[in-house]
This record gives sequence, structure tokens and C-alpha cells, in this order.
Amino acid sequence: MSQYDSARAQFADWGVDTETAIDALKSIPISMHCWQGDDVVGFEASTGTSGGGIQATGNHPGRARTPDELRADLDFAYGMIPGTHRLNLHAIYLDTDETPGRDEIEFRHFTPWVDWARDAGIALDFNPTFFAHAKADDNLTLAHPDKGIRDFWIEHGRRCRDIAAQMGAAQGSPCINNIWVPDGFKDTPVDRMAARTRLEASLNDMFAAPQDKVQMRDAVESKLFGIGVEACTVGSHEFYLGYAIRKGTLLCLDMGHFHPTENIADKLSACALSLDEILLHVSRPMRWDSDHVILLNDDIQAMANELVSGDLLGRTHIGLDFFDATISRTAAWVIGTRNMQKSLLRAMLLPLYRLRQAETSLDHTTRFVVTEEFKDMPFGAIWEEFCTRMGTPVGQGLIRELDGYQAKVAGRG
Ligand code: RNT
Ligand code: ZN
Repeated sequence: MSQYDSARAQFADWGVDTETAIDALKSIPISMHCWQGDDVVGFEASTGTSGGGIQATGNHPGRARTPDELRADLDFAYGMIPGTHRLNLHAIYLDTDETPGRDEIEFRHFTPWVDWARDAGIALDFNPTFFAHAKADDNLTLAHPDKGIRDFWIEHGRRCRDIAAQMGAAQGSPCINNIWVPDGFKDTPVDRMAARTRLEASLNDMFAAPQDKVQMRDAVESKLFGIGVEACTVGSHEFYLGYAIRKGTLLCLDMGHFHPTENIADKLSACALSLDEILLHVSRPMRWDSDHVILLNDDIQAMANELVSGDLLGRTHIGLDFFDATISRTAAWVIGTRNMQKSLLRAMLLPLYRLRQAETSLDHTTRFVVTEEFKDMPFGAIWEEFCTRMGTPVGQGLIRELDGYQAKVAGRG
């Protein structure tokens, strides 16, 4: 009997069908973020530092310096991740000989990405970039008191929505266009209402042109604070939760954008009752929004469990948001994305029927005992079977591949 067959029988004993879980996992796309590959630098002619409290630290060899290098790294990474996934692009990753301003970018500046994605069978998601720019140096963009600066960023946002719509049309799958602005104050503002009213008005202008939901969908991302904006973030959770509900956009929940003891897993069902769709930025904050590569830890598992038990997978878009420049960037992508998948697989392998039964009958002892006993189940054998069927390596074979690729890119200047 193979390891898988024996594990399958063990799960069946609990009333869990591993084949159903494997099939379901195949069809869950993860939107991998391009910015782990180059430390959030992008390909604009002149690059500013990220700003807005986003910071990649480290100087590991192998940073992708050109779109071609980034695509090569992505090709490798996707080859090490079972299933078919998506790519989340930021506007600063344009690929063109021209030097358009943020308020001048167009779909054609991204066609090499669209062509590559089509050939690779990968769908694209998109983000306007409201940071790393002279007009964002005050950490104010859409909420800036200066109308000229607001208008500049509104135009950028509008163009990104058009670009996303064209990407969506080209790929036959809606492109999720996520808005995150760094706007906030280092020290206590006296008029939060004015700043929030400006952000609201700018967003309304940006979203004024209707877009086809089949082509693109708008998402808005909240944050608690960032370095340099400790006192107040204009686009806070309450701000965007209300905005998303009123305007019918997606809400993006980033795991690093709340107080460290707050739990995104708990927020999912609460938000999902008032929203059609949710976007996740799966990340790992350490003491602050540090964007560490995600581990297969309790936080990720709790979130995956909620997605499965709350039946939210059909209306949640899973995006990743981490960047570590102290380790192999391709390994970070591969291990992080696989960890997201592993957590989903484990969630789908739980004896939910039995756990629910215990909970509704207030038998919290059984819920506790089953949850803990189940931690010893052979999840690894199911994961290995999944990877083998999908033609991706595990264990030492995976490590060899990751090391081999890193050795190839280490010489980049
Ligand atoms: C910043 C937000 C945002 C960015 C990316 C690069 O705190 O999390 O999502 O990380 O847009
Ligand atoms: Zn994020």
C-alpha cells in the first residue's frame, strides 16, 4: 500500500474524502505578487524609494532588474507550484521603451506582460502605484489638500482601471484592480474628517466611469498604520469597510494591516455578510506590517479554515503580499505560495461535519479533542500526492531545484 493510499484510508475513517480535497485544491488560483521578485522596485525610468511605510530589507543576490529577468524568475517559480495561478502586477512594472508618467500610462505599456501571461496560461491582476513618486512624498495622494496632486493620482487610478479592464478582456477572467494609498499623518491631525472626505471624493471620481465586472473589479485596501504615518491612516479599516459596502467594491484585507493581536480569520465571515467579494493580501507581520514570507503557521491555517468552513472560496480572491530580500526571492515565492495551498488543503481535510455537529450541540470537549487529535493526521502524504500528480517536486527534489535556480541568478549585478 502506498503512503497516499494508507493516508487516504485514515482520512476516510473520519469521513473525509482526500480525492475531493485534491480536486478542489487544483481549481483554487493564488494571485502571486510580482513585487517579491525585485524588492518592490519596478521598471520606471527613474525609481524612487517605495515610501508609504513599505520596505523590503536585505541584499540577497539575484534581484530581477528587468521585465525579462522577472518573467524568467516567475516562469521558474510557477513551475515549482502545483496548479494554475495568477500574477498580480503593480503599475510600476510597465514594460516599454517609452517613459510615460503615472498619469499617462496605457494598456500598451503592459502588452509584453499580457502576451507572456497568455502564453503561460496565467491571468493578471493589477494595482495602481500610489507610492515611490515625488507626488507621494508627503504620504498624501488621493487625500492631499492640493487639488492638483489629487487630480494627478485620480488620473493614475482611472488609467489603471482601464488597463485592468483591457487585461480582463484579453484573458477572459476579471482582473482585480486593488487600490492602496499610503495617505496618513505622522503626528496627530486636527481634521481627520477633512482628510477622509477628500479621500472619499477622490475615490468617487476615480470610480465614476462604470466598468464591466466581467473585465475588472475594484478593490480597496485598508491599513492601520505605517512607518511615517503612525498617528492616522486616512484609509482605515472602518473607512474602507463602509466605502466598499456602500459602493459595491471588493474589500482587501491584508493580514499585516491590523493590530498584531487582531485576527483576519475572524473578520472574514463578519465582512462577508455585507460584501459580495473579498480580496486577501496574505502576509506575515512580525511586530509591525513587516511583510515576511508566509509560513504554514496558525494564522494562515485559521484563515484557510474560515475560507473553507464559511464557504467563502467562491467569492474570495487570494492574493499574496510579502517581500523578503534576505533570502532567495524565487524560493520566497515558491514556499510562500505553496504554504497558502497547504493551508487550504489542510482546511479541506478537516472533519468539518463532525466538528460542526459538536459545536452546535455545545459539545466543546469533542470539538477540542478532535481538533487536537487531527493535528497528527498524515497531511504531508496528501500534499505529496497532489504535487506528484501536478508534476511538481517536493522535499529534497524541491530544494535541489530552488538551489539550482538561485545559483543561476546569483551573478546578477
Ligand atoms: C502596503 C500594502 C500594499 C502593498 C503593495 C505593494 O502596506 O500592503 O498592498 O504592499 O501594493
Ligand atoms: Zn497589501
